[in-house]
Amino acid sequence: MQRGSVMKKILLLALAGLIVLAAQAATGLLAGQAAAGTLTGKVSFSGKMRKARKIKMGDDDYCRNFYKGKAAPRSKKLVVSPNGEVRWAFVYLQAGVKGKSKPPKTPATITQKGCQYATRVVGMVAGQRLVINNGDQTKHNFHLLGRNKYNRSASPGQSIERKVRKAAKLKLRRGKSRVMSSVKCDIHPWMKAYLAVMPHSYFSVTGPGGRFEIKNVPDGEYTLAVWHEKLGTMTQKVTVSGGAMQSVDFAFSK
Ligand SMILES: [Cu+2]
Repeated sequence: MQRGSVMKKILLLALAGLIVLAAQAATGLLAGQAAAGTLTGKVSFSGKMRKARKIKMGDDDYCRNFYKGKAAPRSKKLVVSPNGEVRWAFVYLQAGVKGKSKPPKTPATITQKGCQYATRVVGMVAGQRLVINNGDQTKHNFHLLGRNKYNRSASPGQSIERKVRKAAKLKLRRGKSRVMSSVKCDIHPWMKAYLAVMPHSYFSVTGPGGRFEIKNVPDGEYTLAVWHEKLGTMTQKVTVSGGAMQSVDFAFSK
């Protein structure tokens, strides 16, 4: 090979490198960093809805008095807005995630307030700390079932902290999700919540508007799943590419 053509080759390679760098700069990415996108969308329900059942607070005076002069507490089993937006649905990447996520330094929180679990559905990363707040002036206990079995009583106003280590199995069984563990209070049998201990951080719980958002999803092909205690499981294939935002909706009906 002649000297001139070698120089030409080196120049061409350098030029190609510059083009790649420029493209990465345009997408705001540094060399070696994969593109990451956002999955967003809505969970909805259409069909006949019965008004949520009133919860009877048993013979605990504190629990009963808590609602004096307030609206009666109602079941959170199926919370749907007049526009059909589903609250307390858990949306997560069920398949396709490579590796595990480092647990966040800040703890996940579950609060007992008004003799109910204030948050019906909570997601956390395996290895993350979980803080359980008893926000009431009565005794509760925190009873977690499933792989991370735990049962402890919480005196009035007490906070308990604990590391939760074992991730849930994300594989579906007969099309149904088993991502959730039940949370109870054995003193007040109507108190119920659900906890998902995830191997990764790609999950979201829908708010009153039925919306979810999962950020920083690396480029790739995934199965996105929704779990709802009453409505069941649905899945959709999604492809994240070039760090773009993608909208995915789940529509349950009866
Ligand atoms: Cu309780």
